[in-house]
Amino acid sequence: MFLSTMFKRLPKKPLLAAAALALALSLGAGRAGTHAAHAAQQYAAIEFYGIQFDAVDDGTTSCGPDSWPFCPTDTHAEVYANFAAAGTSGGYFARNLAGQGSQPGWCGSVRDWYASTAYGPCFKDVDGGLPGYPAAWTYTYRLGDAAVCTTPSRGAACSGSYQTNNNVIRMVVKPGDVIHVALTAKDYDWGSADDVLCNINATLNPFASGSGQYSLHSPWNGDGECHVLVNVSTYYA
Ligand SMILES: [Ca+2]
Ligand SMILES: [Ca+2]
Repeated sequence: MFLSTMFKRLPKKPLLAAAALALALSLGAGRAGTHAAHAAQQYAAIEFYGIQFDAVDDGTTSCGPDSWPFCPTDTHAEVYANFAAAGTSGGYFARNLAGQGSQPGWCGSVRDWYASTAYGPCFKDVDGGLPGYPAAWTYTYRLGDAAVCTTPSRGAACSGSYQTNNNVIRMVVKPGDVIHVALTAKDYDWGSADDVLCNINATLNPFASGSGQYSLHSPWNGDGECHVLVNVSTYYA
């Protein structure tokens, strides 16, 4: 009887111990989970939302007998661009729009901003109005709709494929960090050096200014003028 009881009870002790250990692990895991939630990493999302080419001067269109001697300004450009964001805590991420200074011969005249990602390396046709017009009147070329590639640094060779919705840069931040953003858009010219249409360098401070949209202005330089719309927000993950 005694031996029988012992044999019956012996297995129970390890089970109880195992149950106690499981409970301890469960509580420990719970505490670890809570701790992890408190230590959640903070990020900034920097969306290069779009470019407004407020004015483009790509020379004069051919002067026909109807327009002479007033040769209209060609407000139509063949654009490529690059942009990047860098944060105080060390993050740096860059993107290219179209080939940087050259495009493959097969692009031909397919330069639609909204062309499929297969046309990622091809220049993009844009139109800009005349200098001084209100930005609100200007069409916004949305960078999420165009195929852009990831690149190690602005204007360098692509390190990833051209993709749409590739216009949001996310990076780790700490409270008080500032974020430097830069964008350059150029007009390709066949017979002369390419022209800068848009050149943005700005420091954003989402912790002082809060989340929202920044409209960054690149003033008229003789070839172009633009506003670049950048949405910035911070979040925990
Ligand atoms: Ca030009
Ligand atoms: Ca041109």
